[in-house]
Amino acid sequence: MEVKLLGHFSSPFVQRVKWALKIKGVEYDYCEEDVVNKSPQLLKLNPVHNKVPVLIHNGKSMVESLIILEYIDETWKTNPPLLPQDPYQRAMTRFWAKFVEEKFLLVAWEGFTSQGVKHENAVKSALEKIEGELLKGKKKFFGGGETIGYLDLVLGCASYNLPAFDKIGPMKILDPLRFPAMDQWINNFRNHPIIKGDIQSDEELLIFWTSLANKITKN
Ligand SMILES: N[C@@H](CCC(=O)N[C@@H](CS)C(=O)NCC(=O)O)C(=O)O
Repeated sequence: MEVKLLGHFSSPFVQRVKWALKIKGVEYDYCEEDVVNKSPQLLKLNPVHNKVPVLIHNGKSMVESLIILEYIDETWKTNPPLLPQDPYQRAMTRFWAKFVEEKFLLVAWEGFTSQGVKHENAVKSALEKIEGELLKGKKKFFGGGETIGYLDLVLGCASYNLPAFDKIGPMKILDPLRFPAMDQWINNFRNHPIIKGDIQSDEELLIFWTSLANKITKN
């Protein structure tokens, strides 16, 4: 097959690439990697970071999920596009994707894995800004109307990991009263036909993240 994806089942970065390929209707071979004992294939194809996801298309490989999403959008121009067509809107979408990645998802992950509450305010203040963007657009998805776009895919893992983190970890981030637009977006995203049935169940996620949190606190 001309498209191959190296991934790991728990990786939010891999998951967003899988969703993008699904939206575009691209068939691909999937190879589950061991992210602890890394295969020669992974080390060869991502010699800089040694991480998944790696996308291979026509024998050429690329890494970094946000870059892979853009490559997918530019290569398979079937509708719907992931990024807006207007250059200014595209720039704004990239800005928010970077914000979501660096100030929200990464800090939420650090808060969860450090088992400390000190990240909670930072995560909530980032979420306040994301909430503002959702309210501004007054649309179901950042992609516009019923369409999942680039920013939805970047934020996507929050729709299933954050509820689990809130149950297991020391932070309580999601709050339908304070963040009603985010609450609605999570609901919309998880119930979108592309996404529904393609994420682990809440029970599986709770078991997985609880066992990881236990391992981290024992070390
Ligand atoms: N910025 C990267 C992050 C990729 C990443 O952190 N992948 C993790 C899996 S979730 C990994 O391969 N970890 C192995 C390691 O850190 O050695 C992206 O967006 O693709």
